[in-house]
Amino acid sequence: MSTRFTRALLRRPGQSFAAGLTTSGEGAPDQGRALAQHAAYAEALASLGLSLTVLEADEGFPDGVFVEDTAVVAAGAAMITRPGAPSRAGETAVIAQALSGVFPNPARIATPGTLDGGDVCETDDIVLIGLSERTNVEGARQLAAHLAALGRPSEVVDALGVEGLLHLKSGISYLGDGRLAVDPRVAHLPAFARFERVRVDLQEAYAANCVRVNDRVLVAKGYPRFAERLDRLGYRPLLLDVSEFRKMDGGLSCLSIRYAGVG
Ligand code: CIR
Repeated sequence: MSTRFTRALLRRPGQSFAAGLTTSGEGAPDQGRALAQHAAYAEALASLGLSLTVLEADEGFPDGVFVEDTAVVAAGAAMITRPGAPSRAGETAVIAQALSGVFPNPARIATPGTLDGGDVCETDDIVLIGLSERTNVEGARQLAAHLAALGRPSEVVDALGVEGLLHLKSGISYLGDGRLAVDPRVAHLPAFARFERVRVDLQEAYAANCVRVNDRVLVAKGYPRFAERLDRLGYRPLLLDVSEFRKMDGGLSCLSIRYAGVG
């Protein structure tokens, strides 16, 4: 039984969005379109019953829209990360503040650990923590210790060698029901053997980053085979155009922190 989310935290893309980090080679994002896609994403979450906090952009942090990397909410507790890209280090302060109503005393990744929330995939029985160019062994160890103290098992997954994979969750998503959507390039990793794997075609690999939210799965628009596959499995995919975020190496999951909370 997956967590039912009641809240989400988002941050709007700013004018400086195009100055963020990217390796995609897909050209600069269009600011107007990014704002419209972000608004549609927020609307989709609201339509699923989540109450939203949408922060304004800070032009000093072009990647600030990718809030998922700044905090991990799992096992009913929050941990503020230490993002692996130096340009993103300062993004966490406003996020900790925004979460403080529900999580007044979050844990924090401490130096020399680094960890991006995009490397953390919570499933029903275990939390998968990816090692990547952003998340180091020490960051993963600190998160694992925090989760263990909460009684939540975790497993570290080495995703470092996988070409073109920024974060663990760029290549996998937990669908609930013991199922994992997987980019075929990582499907073989032993940590995933316990799950029923729903393979995404290589040409549609970007869609492996999708988000189960309560009774629906948010899926990037433009990847019809994967959407059909989810439909056949009974997931009722909700398609969202995130083309401008893809240009900046971001996926659907990075645009929000989903959690359950009171108040
Ligand atoms: C970055 O390189 O940090 C951003 N341009 C993209 C971050 C995407 N975040 C994610 O997949 N969780």
